[in-house]
Amino acid sequence: MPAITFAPPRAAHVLRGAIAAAAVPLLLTACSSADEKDTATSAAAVTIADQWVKAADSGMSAAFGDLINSGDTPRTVVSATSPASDRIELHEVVADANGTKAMRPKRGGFVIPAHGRTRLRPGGDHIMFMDLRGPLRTGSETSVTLTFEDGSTTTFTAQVRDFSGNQENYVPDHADGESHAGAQTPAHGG
Ligand SMILES: [Cu+2]
Repeated sequence: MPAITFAPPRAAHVLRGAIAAAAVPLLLTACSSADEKDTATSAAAVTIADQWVKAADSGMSAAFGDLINSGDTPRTVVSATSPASDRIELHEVVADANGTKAMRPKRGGFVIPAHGRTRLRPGGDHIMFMDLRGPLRTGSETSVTLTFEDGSTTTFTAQVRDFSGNQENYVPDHADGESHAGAQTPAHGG
């Protein structure tokens, strides 16, 4: 277990980091990790990689990618917004008693372990666009803003890609079944 240490003013951290970077890379690693634990927001500790959004003409879509936590403490994405959709939910995919996979809001959001990554993939956790404002066309881009448990936010740009697999059903028990009926038919007609 790391000892509780006194946290000097930020300027001292920066200076210490610069010296370590010039001299001993290994020291920098240890130093910046300790700093992060004390001072960094979740938005500063977490980056996203390989992000993309599923192309769709209307209705629902989803964003995927890898959330990477470079810090010493777990971080949690609690909500998301995008100009592409009026409503966005953080979803997981679970199998029901019959083994049928369905998606539903993930309670507590997406947790990213310390020095770990959380993968958002078709068939797994994803950022669900519940109601597109307009078509998301292949090759275009849209932005997504994530809000973390500490209130910090980070915005990333994701490219829209064609993807026709994993049309999960929506769990009717967890939401208004009527408005999500479209999830049960493939969004891509051809
Ligand atoms: Cu979903």
